[in-house]
Amino acid sequence: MKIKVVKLIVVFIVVIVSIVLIASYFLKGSKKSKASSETVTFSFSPNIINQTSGEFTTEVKIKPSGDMFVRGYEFKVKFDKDVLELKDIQYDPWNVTTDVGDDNSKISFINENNGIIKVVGEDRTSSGNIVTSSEETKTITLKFNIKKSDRTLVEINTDLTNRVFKIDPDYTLISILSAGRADLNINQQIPTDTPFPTPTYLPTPTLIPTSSFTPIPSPTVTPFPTYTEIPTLTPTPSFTPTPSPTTTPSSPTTTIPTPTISLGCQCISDVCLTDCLFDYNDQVISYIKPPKCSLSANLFSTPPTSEEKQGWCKTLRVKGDADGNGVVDNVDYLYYVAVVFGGKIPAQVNPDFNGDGNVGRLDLDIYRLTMGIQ
Ligand SMILES: [Ca+2]
Ligand SMILES: [Ca+2]
Repeated sequence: MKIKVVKLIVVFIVVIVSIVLIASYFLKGSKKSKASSETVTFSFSPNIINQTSGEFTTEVKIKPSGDMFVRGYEFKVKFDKDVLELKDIQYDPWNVTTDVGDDNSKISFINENNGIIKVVGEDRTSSGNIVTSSEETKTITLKFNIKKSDRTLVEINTDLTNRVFKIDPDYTLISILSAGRADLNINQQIPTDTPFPTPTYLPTPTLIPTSSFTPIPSPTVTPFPTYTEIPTLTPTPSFTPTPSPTTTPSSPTTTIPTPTISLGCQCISDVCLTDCLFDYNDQVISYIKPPKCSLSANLFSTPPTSEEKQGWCKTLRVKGDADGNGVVDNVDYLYYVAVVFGGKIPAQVNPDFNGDGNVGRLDLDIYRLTMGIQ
């Protein structure tokens, strides 16, 4: 009982810290977070192409405001699929994050559907890859074929999911946001002055909850976790974020909500009972009904007890509420990211939103749908 109280206090502190970080973001009116004023600049190299046919290659490079060890990165590249055809994606010397980032197996889909490349790459060492502020570092190389001689842009917009993940000496992951958009100008297409719509994506506090990580003994290289999630790629329907300003920030005075608990709901044989009251987004995404409560003990800082597994079977959790506090917010996303990047999470937390027993891309889809992120 005493241990449980201590754990609840830790979770309470994590949530409060996250709320304060989010609040400070809005109060300051800045994209820079309290925990880190660092940013990363994305750029294309070359960033000008003057040819009306044939193929060309360009590299996407990053340059942070300060030297750092980078464990991974994610960003989206958009191009006009009527003018250009994507031919090749190379993450060398990085690695694509399996089943999350787009690689050459997704090229046909990208060219035929939306012209959006979701880039998610990683360094598979425990220490990360050193990236300095004095020079640009390559992330990926893209090859395109020019289908039409029109002027056009290949672009990385100001979406707040464009970022790198810095890893600190204590193995804490910190999200470093993009400093701004980047363009590759094809045949003198002039970027318009029209600002990109403000994405509905809430700013991510840069601090991964410290309590969620168990430091990895150095210098042992820890292999990156392999996804066992079903590798079916759900297409991202649209690149253009929905114009805000409907998003309202959390008030700094917000108190921790009391989750609605389904009385009598239990986890039996690693499956929630059928009479548990769950909130599904099932018009768009199919869920296992009832969901499993069977995540691997390796994901947690301490193996979940049967009582903690009972706690996973609560209302709302299947819509993206990883910590079960009744609200879906950035803290839940941080727990998802922590699992994806090999960190440990508290035993009360369950980011398996679709209830298939694994944590992966399908769970992220549910979170993004709940948050209204396209
Ligand atoms: Ca939550
Ligand atoms: Ca899952």
